[in-house]
Amino acid sequence: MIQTVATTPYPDQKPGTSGLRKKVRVFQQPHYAANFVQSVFDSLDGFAGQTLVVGGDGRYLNREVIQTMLRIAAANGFGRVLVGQGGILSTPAASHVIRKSGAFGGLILSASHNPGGPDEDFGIKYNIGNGGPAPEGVTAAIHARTLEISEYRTLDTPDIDLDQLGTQMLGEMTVEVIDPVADYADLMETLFDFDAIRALFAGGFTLSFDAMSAVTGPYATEILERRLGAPAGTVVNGTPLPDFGHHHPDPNLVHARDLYERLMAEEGPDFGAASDGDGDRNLIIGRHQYVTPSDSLAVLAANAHLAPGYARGLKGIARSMPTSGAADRVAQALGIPLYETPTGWKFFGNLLDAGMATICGEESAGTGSDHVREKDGLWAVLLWLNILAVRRQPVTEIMAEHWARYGRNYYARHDYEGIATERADALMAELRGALPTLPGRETAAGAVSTADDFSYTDPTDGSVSAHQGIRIGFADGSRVVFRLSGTGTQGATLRVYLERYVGADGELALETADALAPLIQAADALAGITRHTGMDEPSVIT
Ligand code: VG1
Ligand code: CO
Repeated sequence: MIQTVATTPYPDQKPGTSGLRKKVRVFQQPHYAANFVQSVFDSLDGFAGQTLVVGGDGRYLNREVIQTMLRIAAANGFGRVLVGQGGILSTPAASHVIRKSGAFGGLILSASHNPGGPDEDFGIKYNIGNGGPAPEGVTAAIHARTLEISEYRTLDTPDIDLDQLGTQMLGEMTVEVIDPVADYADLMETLFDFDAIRALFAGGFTLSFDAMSAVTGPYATEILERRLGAPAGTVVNGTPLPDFGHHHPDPNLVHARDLYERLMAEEGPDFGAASDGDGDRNLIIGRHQYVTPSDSLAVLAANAHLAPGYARGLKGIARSMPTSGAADRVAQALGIPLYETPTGWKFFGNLLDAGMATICGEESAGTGSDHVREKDGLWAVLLWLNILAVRRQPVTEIMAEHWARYGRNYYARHDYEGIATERADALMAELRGALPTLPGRETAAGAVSTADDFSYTDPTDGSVSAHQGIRIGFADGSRVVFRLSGTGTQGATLRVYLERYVGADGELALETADALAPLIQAADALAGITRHTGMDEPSVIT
């Protein structure tokens, strides 16, 4: 019954910031997905008879690759697979199911915020038993295995019915098709004061949640409209579509423009939010008030105690290095540690497991806590709602009070997309080479005070991750960070992160673009962005 299929390696299966991400057409090459899945299993030990969790964001190819995964899992000796109905599991829900079921690990099918469809992107990532993305040691082993693979094991069986809840057999392995939403929604009820949020909605508070035709639709509809009583229509674009209805499911001011405009309108809703393809990101916009993800992390950390799940306070806060220092000031005020990690959620897992941090966040619209081991879009929206339900203030006021207390970190990220890889590499190499000469250099933003290439030593296991981004600091505490994206599927993307801190007694109501103008100029002067890329301005500003 078990078949061994001969195959040859693909040289391009190196997992990036979160898993293997490629064009659908690349995944459609013969044995491509099978090679990767077998390489994952070949890199793991001790899963015979154990449980695997499988689900994805519903994008094009989701169902087909799930069938492949199920057969390979059965042929490799997993005892049971839990798969979301219709092949659906948001990334945070998958993390929760892995933890709750005591699974050995999970395979999540998603390319997150990248577009979906036959000409767009697909991805696979492996999560370990703590529910979080595989750490670098594991992804390195998987990559090494993909370069050597010569065969994979599978079954010759008909497809499993992914729409039928309940148990089916695949060879000797049990496949359980589960409700993708219920467990996750129950978990949210344990963390937040649903009565208070229900009362907020009952009092006429209005929310617009844009699921961007991606995976959070069913989760948001169940939680916001059914369990919390928000009016029908609160969730827009709520049905997951294989091509996300041609949306680019990246919740930022460019791709969630409609939402932004609704919130800036005279008679707009009180609160707006959006999530990404796989449901782990969040965009927060109050009426007439955009909240940067870095500020959102800081506000959530400062107010988390207002939600029952965090009433006992936070153990620590962790943020990725390019995320602004706004959360650092909150940690300082709370007297708790602040950890600065490389980009990507995998670095938070150890801190959360060790009980060193409770809340984590990234500038790319990812926030989460120790309730799962992934960032969690709806979780962030619910924590905001819980805070609003208690404080009963508009978002504008909450932000103004926050800045008046902690000062304000003006922040923006400039992405230069689709650069030829050699050009992007040359820019980074030149900048790296110049690091020792930069301190003291005069720029439009003042003199450079520090310049380094971020290296992280994990405080729990001592593992070192080097070359995680170039940081350039200025005398007034401003900062520019340069790194290349690890999630793109075409050419290279340069990310330039700009941050300027203004103290509580300074100018707190500047336009971000004005506040950052000198830094933008300095960034180009230091890195030669236009010279290397030929681009006069970024493709996306968030
Ligand atoms: C981007 C973000 C990073 C995030 C990653 C995965 O990575 O910058 O903060 O963790 O995407 O997010 P990069 O390497 O392109 O900068 V998602 O929503 O894929 O899970
Ligand atoms: Co995502």
